[in-house]
Amino acid sequence: MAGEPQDDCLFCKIVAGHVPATIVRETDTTVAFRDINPQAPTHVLVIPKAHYRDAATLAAGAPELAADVLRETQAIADEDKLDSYRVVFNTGSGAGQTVWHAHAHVLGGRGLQWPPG
Ligand code: IU
Repeated sequence: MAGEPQDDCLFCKIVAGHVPATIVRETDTTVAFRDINPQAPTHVLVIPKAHYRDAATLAAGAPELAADVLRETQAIADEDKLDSYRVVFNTGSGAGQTVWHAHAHVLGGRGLQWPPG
């Protein structure tokens, strides 16, 4: 069910502390940790602690929580002193989503091309 922890979800396991991650920020509702396969000098994932399978489900089911995630992306940019950065929610396999727990990628610290691949 949306919002409930899922036994087979890697990011739920990170939230529970059962899988290690380099956590850089945590709030009552969110966790931010370094991506294990960084694509930029700053590559942090911000996730809601509650389980939503993707950004669309999160936005529809818990808009306040979606706002918490967005606020935290800004906090990461501030902490890493990024003037320019990109926030990405890959949504759906065709867009490259591989982990089915909503997450924002915060990418910065190098020039970023547009359009993305
Ligand atoms: P995606 O948008 O679903 O493709 O992003 C998933 C990200 O999760 C991807 O960048 C992975 O490198 C990252 N990740 C991670 O940080 N830790 C893990 O244990 C696993 C994936 I599996």
